[in-house]
Amino acid sequence: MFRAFQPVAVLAVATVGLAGCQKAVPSDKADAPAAQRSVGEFITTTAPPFRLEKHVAIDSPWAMAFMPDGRALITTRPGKLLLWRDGSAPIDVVGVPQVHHEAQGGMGDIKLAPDFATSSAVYLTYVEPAGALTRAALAKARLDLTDPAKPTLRNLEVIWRQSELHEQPYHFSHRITFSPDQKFIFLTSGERNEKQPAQDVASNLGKVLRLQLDGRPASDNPFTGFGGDSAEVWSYGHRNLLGIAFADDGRLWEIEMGPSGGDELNLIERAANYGWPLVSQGDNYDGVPIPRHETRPDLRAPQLFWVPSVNPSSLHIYRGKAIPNWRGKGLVGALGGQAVMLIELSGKQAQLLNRWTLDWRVRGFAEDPAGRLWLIEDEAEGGIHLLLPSTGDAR
Ligand SMILES: [Ca+2]
Repeated sequence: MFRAFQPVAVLAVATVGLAGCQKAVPSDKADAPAAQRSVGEFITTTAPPFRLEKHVAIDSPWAMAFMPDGRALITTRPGKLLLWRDGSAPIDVVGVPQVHHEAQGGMGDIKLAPDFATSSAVYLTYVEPAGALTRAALAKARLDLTDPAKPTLRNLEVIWRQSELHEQPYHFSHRITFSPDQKFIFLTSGERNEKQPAQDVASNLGKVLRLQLDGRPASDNPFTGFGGDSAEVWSYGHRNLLGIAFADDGRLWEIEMGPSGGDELNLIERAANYGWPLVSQGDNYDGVPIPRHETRPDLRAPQLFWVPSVNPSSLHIYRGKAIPNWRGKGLVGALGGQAVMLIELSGKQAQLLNRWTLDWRVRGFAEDPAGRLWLIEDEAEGGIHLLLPSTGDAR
């Protein structure tokens, strides 16, 4: 039933052009790739080099961050923050903010602060209610573990919010990662299915944002002074950005859901415009076509794209121990596509190496201090799985 294609090598083709924004905006004029052939139909037919062992059942887990002592913090889309040690039942963390849980909205990402060892600070994203409307928010809080039976968030402070409130519960994105020097937060902010904000650099929707660790904009961001929340913006023209990670060479990669077809893996560069909603490799859900990236060489095309869609949920750079050949490569989880994908990231090029089909929605990945990889199963009866190498044929 599966059709197997050869992995598609991606070649960067130099193009130069001004970013296509309503205002004249700076452009770094860096190399941009031409749109490539889709990798959406490539599915690996050989057995995966791993097996998965479910260690705990959780309702709709979303993100997971391990602490140095081996315990993990786990968010759930319905709005919980859990503290979990393998072999024990998860414990509710108290003091979490009120979360609006509807469709794609709820509790989102969780990350330890770079100085967690001394500050006990954590960052979490979630959907904040405001009357009948909602927006994504980023909060910082101190995790108090004095009473191991009652973990508590203290001094919770909302340090960032989306510029606009909207009603429909889609495209919050709200993934975070830290720069390799640990000085900046890179935060994805989805366009709330409103399309046009993605091309407005005064709005912080449909963007990759670069913030200081206290939530203020980085002082040397490219659009500072264009009004509104432009000071936060690092790149624009994005749709629903559910994965962001720095590769070992310091390059920043991002993965986003396209419309009907056209999920993208993008190499993120300062001030670049990634095209949404002007261009896409997919079309609107009502069938109305969207011009392709090839028609607008001034807009950044994806390094890889998927037609049909796989609904990518996450991007993780593997640094674990179980499968040595994966080190430095990217792992992408798929929700609708129910898969784990392995991607070679080499300079500005990306190549899909494998796509292994599972029988559940993959929300994301986390590595523990021992270098073990865990997968997050996004289902009402989902949970956390440990990845173990298959005996004999690990590659
Ligand atoms: Ca795009």
